Amino acid sequence: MLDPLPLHLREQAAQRYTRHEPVLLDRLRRLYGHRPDFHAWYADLMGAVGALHGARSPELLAQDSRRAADPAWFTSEHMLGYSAYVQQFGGSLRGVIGRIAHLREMGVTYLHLLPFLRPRAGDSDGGFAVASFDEVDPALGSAADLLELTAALRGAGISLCCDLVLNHVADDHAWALGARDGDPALRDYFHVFPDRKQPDRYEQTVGQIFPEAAPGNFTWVDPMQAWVWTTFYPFQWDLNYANPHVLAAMVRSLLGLANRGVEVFRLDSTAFLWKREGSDCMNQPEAHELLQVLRAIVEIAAPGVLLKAEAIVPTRELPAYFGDAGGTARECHLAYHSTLMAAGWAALAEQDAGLLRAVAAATPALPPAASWLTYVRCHDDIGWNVLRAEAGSPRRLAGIADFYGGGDSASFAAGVAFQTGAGRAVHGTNGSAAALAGLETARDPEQEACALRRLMLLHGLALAFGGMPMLYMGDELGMENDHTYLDDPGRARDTRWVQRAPFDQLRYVQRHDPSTPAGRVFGALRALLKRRRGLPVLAADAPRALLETPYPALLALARGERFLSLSNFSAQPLSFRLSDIGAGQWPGAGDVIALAPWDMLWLER
Ligand code: OTU
Repeated sequence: MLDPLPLHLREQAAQRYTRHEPVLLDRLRRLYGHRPDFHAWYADLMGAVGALHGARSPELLAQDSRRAADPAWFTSEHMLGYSAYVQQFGGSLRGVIGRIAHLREMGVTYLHLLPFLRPRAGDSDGGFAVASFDEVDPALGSAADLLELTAALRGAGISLCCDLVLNHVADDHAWALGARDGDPALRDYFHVFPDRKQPDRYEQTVGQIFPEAAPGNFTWVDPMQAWVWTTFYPFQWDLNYANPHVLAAMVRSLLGLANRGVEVFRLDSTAFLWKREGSDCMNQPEAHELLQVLRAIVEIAAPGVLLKAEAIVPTRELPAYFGDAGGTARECHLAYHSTLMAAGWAALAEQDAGLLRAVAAATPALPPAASWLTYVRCHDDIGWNVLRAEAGSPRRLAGIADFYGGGDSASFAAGVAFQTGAGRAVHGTNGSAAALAGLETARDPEQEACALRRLMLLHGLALAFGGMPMLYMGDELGMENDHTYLDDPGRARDTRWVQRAPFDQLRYVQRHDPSTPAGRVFGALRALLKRRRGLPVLAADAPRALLETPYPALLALARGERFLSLSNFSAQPLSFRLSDIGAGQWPGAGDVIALAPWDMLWLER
């Protein structure tokens, strides 16, 4: 299978194949073994994997070897992620090259660029409706520009992460067009129903992601005279992974992009890959088997590449995205800790770290060479429902959603509700980190100082919790909400655009000027980032413990024996004795600690 390679590399890959084949073949047999064409299909797939491995550049092969020898490379305290839309950050892929200096100034080692492959014509859900996985969006650049960008980033020590939207394609992707034209093989790439019988049964147990903007999970496609499964927008057609050709096509696209220098794949909407009647069609065992297959293939053909799970699901469902509990079948290297993110904001709203404590308690230690992705904000809403188990009652979450989304006049937050619907159901909240933390509404220096401390409290949590922290573009400069999306009919119904503003060049220029809000945010964050880099105990895999504290608003997070973070999630000053929380002695700190409202203190020894 690996003929085009020099002998030593062929041997390395052959050894990796021997190691990973048992899981690979077992999972594929479970998924597709009943099909008469299974063996021919498998041979074909492995032929393609071998050829794509053979086409990897010498530089990428060398990187693969280095990382295979040091598989925990991405768990270091030096790792820092940054996420941005190409258009908003640099205007184009080449424009992003011009922003590398900014990334380096913060110590970024990992850049997630939101979808830059050819999107659907017209509205494309910010590129999450992909028309071709093998072409770059012509509005953002060319295939050659992508190669240039990945080379420039690699040279700067930054890994490029791109979205691989596994769950669906755009309704103008060649597969959807073919299915629409009546090609039976392509029709089988999708979940297609001639009438409402099955869709109605599924709707009884399946939830809704965009209940306002895109109600229901099925869309009538007239030329097909059928209902097509569309979990997200009607123009995003869910793929049918019971068809092995869908998986094989995705494997080819993944390895093809990896050969162009993409080092990390953000596997979008992983929870939704398999449908099962009577269930919520999320987190199904087969979805995990599919991820185990992808992992085994990456281990064989491109072991320098990482997989990141985007599964916005309850805490108890998250660990499975790293692999099975026995550790025999690995899945993703990284997974968004979305409940930790939501619980941090909840703690600010409630002035009580209870939900955070519950999430932390439900977060197990990870297998070796795995890491959470910790973050304050991203391009999506903060979805409150993932906290249902920890919160106990929907009313509690409704209170938090109101606090951020405008229903609470006493709130400092300037957020916008997301998909709450007429029944005022709890869903999500949008807004830039600065707007949600109250920087936008601050009317005097004291209020602004409080907002800045709230921001640093959340950044501090992402930096100290144990994981790879990721910044969302603009948060480093305290960028505010952008309401111009309301003028665009394609975007007006989707309030997530409020946090997707173009990079603010003026704030960037002001970043070292402490007399400006941008300068104050950037200065405080940069100091925190620098401190983290000097603390090996903040690597993703170092042990974590929460200490009991006398105040509900006080979070005491220990990492190993040598680091303690104390966070005051309330508007009240707090004072307490380190000896009372069993924290022992710390150089430079007396026994009595006083924290200003919303303040955080990092102790080291
Ligand atoms: C993901 O999102 C992307 O991050 C969104 O930007 C896309 O719109 C979506 O997929 C479709 O491609 O549920 O786990 O609640 O958190 O849509 C996948 C809004 C998802 C997002 C949700 C999310």
